[in-house]
Amino acid sequence: MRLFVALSPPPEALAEVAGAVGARPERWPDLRWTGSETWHITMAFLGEVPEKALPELETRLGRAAGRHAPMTLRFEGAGAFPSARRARVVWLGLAGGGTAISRLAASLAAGGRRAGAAGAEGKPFHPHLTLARARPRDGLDARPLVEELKDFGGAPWRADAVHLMRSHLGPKTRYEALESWPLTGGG
Ligand code: 2AM
Repeated sequence: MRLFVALSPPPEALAEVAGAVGARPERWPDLRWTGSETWHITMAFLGEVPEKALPELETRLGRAAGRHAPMTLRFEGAGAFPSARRARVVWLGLAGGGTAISRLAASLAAGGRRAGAAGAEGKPFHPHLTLARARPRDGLDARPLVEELKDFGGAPWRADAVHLMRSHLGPKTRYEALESWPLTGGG
């Protein structure tokens, strides 16, 4: 099964994001816009994981979550991977986590690796919420869109748990939360 670990922003924070996106999907029909019901922050991409690895994976992810404290985050800024000029993914950024969010991500990825989930090694962690993906593989010039979104700043929200998510790929990708663990460390 295809798995990743994510933060789930609260509904109020996602409502602000929806407000910031507004009617842009209609103006940018060449992008595949993500549905607000799928919005999340990927903390660790685990990739294909055999079902038999699940118990150990869950133990290790729970242990990692228990070593980290809750964080106050806010959505801020926007950008695109690999660049706004040839965007394949258009995203909103996250602020407020300092180094704590990267340390949590590294801990979760390490837990995944120890349980045998190869994940996406070597990719630097860049917390973001994916708003849209380009259809063509060579990307799309999204500079005006990124320019419009980059001044967005949302209200602070508390990230106090991580969730193990399963991707059900298809014409309409769906994510299923398999397990959640609170962030109970002292920071
Ligand atoms: P994205 O939001 O930047 O597209 C579920 O697919 C989540 O895992 C998405 O948030 C996606 O990131 C991320 N993801 C998918 N494939 C990935 C990969 N090869 N490396 C890192 N993250 C990936």
